[in-house]
Amino acid sequence: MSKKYRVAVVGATGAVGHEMRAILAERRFPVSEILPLASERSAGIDLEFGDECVTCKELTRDSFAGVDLALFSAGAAISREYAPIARDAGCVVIDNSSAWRMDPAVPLVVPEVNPDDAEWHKGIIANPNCSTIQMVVALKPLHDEARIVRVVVSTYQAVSGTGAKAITELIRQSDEILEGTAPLIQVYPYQIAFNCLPQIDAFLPDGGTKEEQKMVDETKKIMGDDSIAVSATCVRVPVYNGHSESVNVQFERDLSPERARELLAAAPGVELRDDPANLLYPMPITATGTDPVYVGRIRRDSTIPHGLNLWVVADNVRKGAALNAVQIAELLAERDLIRVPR
Ligand code: NAP
Ligand code: 3JN
Repeated sequence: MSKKYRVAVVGATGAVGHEMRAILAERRFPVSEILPLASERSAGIDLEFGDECVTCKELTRDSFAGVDLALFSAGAAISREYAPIARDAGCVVIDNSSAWRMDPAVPLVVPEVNPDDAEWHKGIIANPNCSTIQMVVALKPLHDEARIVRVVVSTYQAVSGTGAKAITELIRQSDEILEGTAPLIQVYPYQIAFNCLPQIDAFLPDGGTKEEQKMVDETKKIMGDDSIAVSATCVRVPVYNGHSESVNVQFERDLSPERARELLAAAPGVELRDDPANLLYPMPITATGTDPVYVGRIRRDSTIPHGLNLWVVADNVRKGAALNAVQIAELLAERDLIRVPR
C-alpha cells in the first residue's frame, strides 16, 4: 500500500467516529490528510488523530472536493443526503448507517465473509449492523462446511451501541438506584440500570423490531443466500460495551461440535474461547477494546436435526462498526478500488 489517500470521517466527534479515527491511526491506514467532519456545533474543535491534532469542520455539500475516501457515521439521514454528494464528487463512501445496506446496487461487506462483493461497488459500500457482523463472521465457516438452514438468535446488546449518552445514562441510573432515588429516564423508554429491554430500535407492524429485521435481511445479503431463515430477538442489557449473542443453528448436514471448533479456530477474525472444564467462555469484558469475534459454548442441540448452539461476543463499536469500516477501506486500498467507477 504505497499510495496515500485524503480521508474524511463524517460524524468524527461521535462514539463510532472517535473509534474510526483511532483505528485508522492504529492500523496505519495510508492517510495523506484526515478531514474530520461533524455538525456546525463541532466546527473548530480539536480532535485527535494518532499523535496529531486536527480541527473538525462542519459537514457541507462542498466538503468532499479532492477527498478520496469518506467513512460515514453520522446517522442514516445524513448518509442518505450526503453519501451521493460525496460519491458524485469522486469520493468513495463507506457508510456505517442502515441507509444503503439493502440497496441492491450497494455492496454490504464484512471482509472476512464476502470481500469480493467490494469489487462491484459504484461509489458507496455499506457496513452492516453490529449484531449482524459478529454473527456472520462466526457463521460463515460453518455455513461453508454444512450449509445453514435456520438460525435463531437472541442478542444481549451493550448500551455503547446507542452512543455516549446511553453509557452516561447507565452510570447515572446505577448511582441513583444504589442511592435510593428514582432513576431519571432520558435515553430508553424505561430504566436500563438493573434491567433488560426487549426492544432495540422501533417496532414494526409484525411485532418485530427494526434491529431484528436488520439481522434477518443483512445476514442473507452478506452470506449471498436468501434461503437462510433467521429469527432474531434483540435485547438491550445493562453492559457498557460488547454485544453477546446466543445463536442456535440448524444445518443441512451433520456438523459435530468438535469439527465446528476446528473450523472456527482456523477462521479469519474469530477467536475460539471454548473450554467449559476450565470455565473458559467469552464475555463482553473479554471482547472490549479488542478486534476478534469470540466464540464459545459450542454444543449440540439434539432437539432439532443437525443443531448446534454457540455463544458469540464482540466489541460492537470496534468490529461491529469502526473496525469493520476500516477493514473495508484496507480491502479497497489493497485491490486499488478507491475510485468511483464512471
Ligand atoms: P453519536 O455518538 O451520537 O455521534 C453522532 C455523530 O454524528 C457526531 O459526530 C455528530 O456530530 C454527527 N452529526 C449529527 N448530526 C449531524 C449533522 N447534521 N451534520 C454532521 N454531523 C452530524 O452516535 P454514534 O454512536 O457514533 O453513531 C452514529 C451512527 O453510526 C448511528 O446513527 C448509526 O447510523 C451508525 N452506527 C452503526 C452501528 C453499526 O451497527 N454498524 C453501530 C453504532 C452506530 P456533533 O458532535 O457535531 O453533533
Ligand atoms: O443499538 C445498537 O447496538 C446498534 C445500533 C445501531 C444503529 C443505531 C442508530 C441508527 C443503527 C444501525 O447501524 O443500524 C442506526 C441506523 O443507521 O439505522
